[in-house]
Amino acid sequence: MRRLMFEARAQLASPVRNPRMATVVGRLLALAFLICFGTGLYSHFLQEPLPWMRFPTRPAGLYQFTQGTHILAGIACFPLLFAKLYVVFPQLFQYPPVKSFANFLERASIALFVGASLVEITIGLLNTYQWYPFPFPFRQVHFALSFVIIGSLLVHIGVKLPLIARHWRAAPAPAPEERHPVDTRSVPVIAATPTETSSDGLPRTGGITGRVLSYIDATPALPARTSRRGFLATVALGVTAVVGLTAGQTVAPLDGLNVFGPRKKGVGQQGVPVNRTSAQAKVGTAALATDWVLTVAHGSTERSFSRAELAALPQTAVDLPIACVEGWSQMASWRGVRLRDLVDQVGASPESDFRMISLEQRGGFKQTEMGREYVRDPLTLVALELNGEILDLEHGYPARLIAPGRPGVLQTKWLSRIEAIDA
Ligand SMILES: Nc1nc2c(c(=O)[nH]1)N[C@H]1C(S)=C(S)[C@@H](COP(=O)(O)O)O[C@H]1N2
Ligand SMILES: [Mo]
Repeated sequence: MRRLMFEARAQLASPVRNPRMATVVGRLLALAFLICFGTGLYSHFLQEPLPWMRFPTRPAGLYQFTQGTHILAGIACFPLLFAKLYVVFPQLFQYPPVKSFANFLERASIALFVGASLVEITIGLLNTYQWYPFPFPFRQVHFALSFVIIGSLLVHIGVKLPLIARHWRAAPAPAPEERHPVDTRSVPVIAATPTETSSDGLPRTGGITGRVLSYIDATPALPARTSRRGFLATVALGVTAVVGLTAGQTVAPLDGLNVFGPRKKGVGQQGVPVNRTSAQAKVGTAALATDWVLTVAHGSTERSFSRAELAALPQTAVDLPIACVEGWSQMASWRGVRLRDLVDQVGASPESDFRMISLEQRGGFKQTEMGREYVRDPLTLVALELNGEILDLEHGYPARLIAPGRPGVLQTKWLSRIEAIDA
């Protein structure tokens, strides 16, 4: 068995399969995962804030940036993870399978990390296409797995720290014990030298130690270096391709290169993509009813506004993006009533947080909550117009919310009622 495994590793030996390459690709992968984790937590808490949490409302495109980065870093993980798996693949054929407790921890954490990462980036990618062919809820599982990934990653880095430290910088000639177990192609040339000499120049102990003078490469050095460069170039090309050909769904100047992005800028009613249609939300009839009113409530004080009454109030124009959690975003011009002016009409205090209730009867976003920092922001509108026209039914007619720095899921369409929480 030992022999078989050794031969498998010898067969798989390649100049790119060494600890230095594992470190180079590994730290890029770790960086991508940390970016995903940080931006993911930010998105999570925007949607499910802890009671004491307050968020910056500026820059207005903050969420567009953090979530765009989340999706692009996640997409970059595909080529990076495959590259890393390719580099360390021969390690699968270690014999005995577990050498020590530390080795067991290491291997278990890697198994967990690889499994969780593959599921995480796959369901994340499917979510950007709004395709859910799996029998569990996306958000909860994506969130929970991120902790499994970061945890197992920390264990992995902890166990490998000495190796990572040694290979952080490229070394011209690694010491023999640092060489990859399957990298059998270089043979050290050992010089015999006396360990100690006495004043008369003769060896005192008579012992000798081996000093590595150089390495003889069984394969010429140049092709090895070329294939390492080729490998890195392939990985870089892979990352550039998947990221570059998707980024246009959120980075406007790259719009023309948007091949893989599920959403295209400017495609949709009034030049803005639509995420949930009025038919999906089953709001068509209620939204077009002539007796529609928007009710604003603070405690027992309530006021209802018809669309004409809202349109008669002072109007504000703002440019704000819709920035979807799925990674697409689109800048747009909105016009409507400042939310703070509306809630002030029912005696809201600057400390009041509000609940936004849609005409929608079912669906995860039929109602959302908005912290006071967004309620008071002068850019936050109950929008009646989009890009110079009356808001399309698909974009939330008769009235929808638009606020700076928030995820698209919280930009409630087809508003019906706005009420103070705990008033
Ligand atoms: N009532 C309601 N509002 C909603 C949604 C919804 O499902 N129901 N989807 C949200 C999501 S996920 C996004 S990204 C934005 C998209 O707005 P748009 O369709 O006008 O571009 O609307 C948000 N508002
Ligand atoms: Mo969204």
